[in-house]
Amino acid sequence: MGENKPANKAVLNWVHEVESLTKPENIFWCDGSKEENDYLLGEACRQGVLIKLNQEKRPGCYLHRSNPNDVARVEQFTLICTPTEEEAGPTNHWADPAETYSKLHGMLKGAMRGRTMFVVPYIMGPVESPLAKVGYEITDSLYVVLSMRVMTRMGARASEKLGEKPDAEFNRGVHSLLDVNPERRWICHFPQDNAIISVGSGYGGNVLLSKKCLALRIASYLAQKQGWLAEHMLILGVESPKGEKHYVAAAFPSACGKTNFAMLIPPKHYDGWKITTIGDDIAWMQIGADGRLYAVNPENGYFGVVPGTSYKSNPNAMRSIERDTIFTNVALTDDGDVWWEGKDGEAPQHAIDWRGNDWTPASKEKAAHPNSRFATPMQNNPVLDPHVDDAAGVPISAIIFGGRRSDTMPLVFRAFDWQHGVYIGAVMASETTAAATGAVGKVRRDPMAMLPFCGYNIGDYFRHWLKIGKRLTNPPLIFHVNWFRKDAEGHYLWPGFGDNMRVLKWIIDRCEGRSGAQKTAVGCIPRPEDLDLEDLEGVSPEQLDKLLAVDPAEWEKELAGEKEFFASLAPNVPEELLGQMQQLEERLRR
Ligand code: SAT
Ligand code: MN
Repeated sequence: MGENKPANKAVLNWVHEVESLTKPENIFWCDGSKEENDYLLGEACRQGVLIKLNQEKRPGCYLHRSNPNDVARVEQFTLICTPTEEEAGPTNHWADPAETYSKLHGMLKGAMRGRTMFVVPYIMGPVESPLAKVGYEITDSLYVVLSMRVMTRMGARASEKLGEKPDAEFNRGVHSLLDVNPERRWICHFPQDNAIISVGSGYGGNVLLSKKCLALRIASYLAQKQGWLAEHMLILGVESPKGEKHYVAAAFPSACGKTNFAMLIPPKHYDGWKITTIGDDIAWMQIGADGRLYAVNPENGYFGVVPGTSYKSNPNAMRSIERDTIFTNVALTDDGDVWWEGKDGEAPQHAIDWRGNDWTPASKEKAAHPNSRFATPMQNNPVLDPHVDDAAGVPISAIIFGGRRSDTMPLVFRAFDWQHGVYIGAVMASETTAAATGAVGKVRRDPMAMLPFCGYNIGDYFRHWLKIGKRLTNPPLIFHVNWFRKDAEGHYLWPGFGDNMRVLKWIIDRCEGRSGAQKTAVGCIPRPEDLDLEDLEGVSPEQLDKLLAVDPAEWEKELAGEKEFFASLAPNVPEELLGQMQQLEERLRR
């Protein structure tokens, strides 16, 4: 066990270099087998990295508690190290590559003394997809190794795919926990070298280097060079009772319900309608021979937010996490199960909270951290789409942008065309969540939900989107949604979850040229009669009017916010988008 050395000399040389620097006690070469996983799970429990849950209640499930100082992504310590600051652009934290390598190498010197260094080979994307990428993550964390097996196509097949050619492309990822000190926590990307170094953290998005680091930050850089898109989007399939099938990709910021939307169960009267999941977080998309956009999910699992997940809000996620799941920072019940705020049923009378302290319903602290997570293999999803492993990907009919907005943004609207859609994505905003450290609930611009994940200059990213649009002879329609609009008393106007199907149906019908809408200054908005409202509970006609309204005062403020955002990116914003802004202003003033 632990002897699965790849044949590729470039990989061997690089691992040897990292070994010479970090001085581990031994090297464990992972093969991804079940035997290896069983052995490592046992080791993780023995070392206190994981707690084995009640195997009758939750077979194959484990609990991990991260350091309380280390529970979310850290944007201020996430660096893009390109030769010039201009390449990283105004929305990234930039650092000089040579200086950063030197600083990190200093921290990594002897960092794995007395520890095991794991070498984790993995593939992102369906194995035969032309977009598939091979990566290796070197890590001294068992939690990372075990999570990577869930989240990626991990193991010997990655080394087989890479082959022996010395110039074969692979991502070099190095991760060390060091002493999990927030002052020595850095997540560094070197796009030109296809390399990532992450130190000082043990939290998912900072350390599962396949995910935000490779599949978004590095991949977005590669995608721009190579003419495709790497996006922070879920991908779902919608099939009508007549067997008509569409795929939709949707970009929402972290912790805004991507996983819930991707696994949605339609309301009762949608007999015969089926939603299936391709992915819940990341989409890699390329242009097909027919001029349509085709998407694959590079991942193999879901790293979803736990609190609020229930058989009511997301039954398919609940079924997925019944087995073979690694939970992070949820509460442990006295019978060895897990609990979190928003789970079905009563709160337990006693539990151990995410920090490892006693908890009762009278406690002031939350039992589960608001950003507690599950890592579960996509194969557990009862509504996994049958085409999830297709090398060519699935054709995308619609792209949806959206965020958490208490006001201004209607429930749904459609962009007039691709360029207008790119503008809507570029200026989209959302209230911040617990997925990253810092203030929660503050509205910030988050273009295409990629603000923390675009690995290069955001202006060039917008330009890239515009260019892709010119090459698409059969482009997806672009929409904006907002499930989070509130009334004056602060109550949500829209029930969300399964009822989002009503909006999705309107979107699909637009793609088929069937559903009605009204043209407004901001885009095409359904009138109440254009939406399927059968059996919709708890939304009065007045509430519906508010949900669909374009309020002139709110949009004046919105436009000012969009202008301010573009001004902060000057002079990088493409002319076309400045033109779109001007047209919006004219339409609003008319
Ligand atoms: O922590 S992750 O980046 O993996 C999840 C998220 O914030 O979207
Ligand atoms: Mn995400």
